[in-house]
Amino acid sequence: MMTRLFACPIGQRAACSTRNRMLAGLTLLFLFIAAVAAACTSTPASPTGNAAIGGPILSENGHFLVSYQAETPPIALNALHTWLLTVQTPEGEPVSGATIAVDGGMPAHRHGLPTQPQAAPGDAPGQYRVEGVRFQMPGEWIVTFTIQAGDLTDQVTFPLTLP
Ligand SMILES: [Cu+2]
Repeated sequence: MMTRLFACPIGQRAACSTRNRMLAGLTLLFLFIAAVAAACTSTPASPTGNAAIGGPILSENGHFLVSYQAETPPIALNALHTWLLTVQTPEGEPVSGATIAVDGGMPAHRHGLPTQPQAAPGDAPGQYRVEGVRFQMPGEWIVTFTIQAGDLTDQVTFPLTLP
């Protein structure tokens, strides 16, 4: 199959081998995209229809295991509400005393969050209250937490779909 695809008839060698190089490049690109897609879909974040909870997922550099739940599910559009964020080490030990910055938005619409949610320590070890969360339209949102604890800083992004 591959041999046939990449075989060039005599007389058309130059144009044909250019085409073959492009085909090989496209094949590599496709494999790369497939690998990235597979890596992304294996993240168990925010199952569709249940955006009020997410995670636990590992932060980008693997320093923290993070999950959230909306304090008053389900998430209603245009309603200011609070998220409870749980931050643990990869081994499951609570991470207390972290400084957490909140960012997010709708990448497809190129806009950010309509509010500036603030994270503060919660009641339990490794738990934080993120107050002032609001989403003003349905669709695909992301919320990113930048977590600094001791000399470790790492970021985690939750995708969520609001109906
Ligand atoms: Cu939008």
